[in-house]
Amino acid sequence: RSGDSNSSSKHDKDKGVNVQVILRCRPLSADEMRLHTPVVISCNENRREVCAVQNIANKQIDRSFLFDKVFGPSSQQKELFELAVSPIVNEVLEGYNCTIFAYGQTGTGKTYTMEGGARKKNGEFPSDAGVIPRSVKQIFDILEAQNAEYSMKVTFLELYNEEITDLLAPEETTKFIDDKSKKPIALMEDGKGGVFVRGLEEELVTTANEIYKILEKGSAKRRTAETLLNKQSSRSHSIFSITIHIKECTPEGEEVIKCGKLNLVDLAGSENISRSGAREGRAREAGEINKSLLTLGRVINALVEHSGHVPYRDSKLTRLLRDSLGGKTKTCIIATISPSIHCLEETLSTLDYAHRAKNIKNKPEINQK
Ligand code: ADP
Ligand code: ZZD
Repeated sequence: RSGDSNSSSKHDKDKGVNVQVILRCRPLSADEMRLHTPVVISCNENRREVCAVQNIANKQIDRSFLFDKVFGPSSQQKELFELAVSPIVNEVLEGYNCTIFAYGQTGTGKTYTMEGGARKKNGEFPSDAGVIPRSVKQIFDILEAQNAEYSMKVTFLELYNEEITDLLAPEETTKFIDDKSKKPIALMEDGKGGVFVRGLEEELVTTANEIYKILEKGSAKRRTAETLLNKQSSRSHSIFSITIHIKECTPEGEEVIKCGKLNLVDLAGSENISRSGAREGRAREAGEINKSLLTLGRVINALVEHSGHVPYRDSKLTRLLRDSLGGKTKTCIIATISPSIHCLEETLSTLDYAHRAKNIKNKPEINQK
């Protein structure tokens, strides 16, 4: 290869592409403003830098972190989508698998970022809509503009305490929680190094509105299950996935099918996971250890330290998202933080975690038949 300048980009790609890490800081809430809560975070979007001010033994210590993109407290949903997510959606339509994770302490804006404000009664698109509804809209806008021949299916699941709930399964199959006739959901190896969820409902969709209705149904089901089973929503993960098959003709008149998949993941609150791994003491006694979140951290560590064994198999989340962590999927992590002094310890933990994840390399490949 040496001497061939054209091969350099291919060569770079062989080494992999890094997971993109985006940092978003929410504004102070009205209550925090009223209480004059001190702000300890400053964001420099142009320099893609976040600074945290820490007071240790009366000495002011600043810590700064660089990310692929930084969105400060006044960033709008539209802006984050256009700058960070829209290019990823385009790649899905080119046939890549892509995953977007939201990671952060409870109350920092994971759900705001991924889902955003509720759907309007008048059918208007909400200006505070998050990544999920905006991605759906862009996918259909592009496919319709291209007059493309395509098929699309979606899945929506929740992972709580290592149990998968199908948020799209018809109501009667989950009404009686202990009913033995309930459709069993199981994670199965596909024999090619991947996994699939057996028994998971896949809905074929043809319009954006259909997906919005499905999201509505799934959200309602998630809330019912939460109340019924006394779940704490901050401890559950949700994964919404869209798979698109697009028929295309090459300039030579050959027909090809491109297949892209977009996984949108709202992770459980990161507050029960310390920088070293499990939080000891109170949280552990209360059974608050989130096996999937813990394993995610360990997988990230193993990948960035190249320490040989990567413990994907130790949790359902990492089994499900294995290809997004060191595999063929393009991955983006949106880490969310609060600017408040009261969150500083967790914020530093999130900044460290997210910064470390920048070192994960994936080897994205287009799926084409
Ligand atoms: P999480 O999902 O991480 O627990 P939420 O998404 O529920 O956090 O956000 C907590 C609160 O902060 C919500 O009331 C939400 O509307 C608000 N919020 C979060 N991020 C932002 C933001 N970037 N701009 C404005 N409000 C935000
Ligand atoms: N965060 C809002 C849901 C809430 O908690 O009510 S916004 C978007 C992604 C995943 C699930 C739900 C949604 C959401 C929605 C609102 C109302 C009813 C169902 C779903 C939404 C927002 C805009 C367009 C489509 C869906």
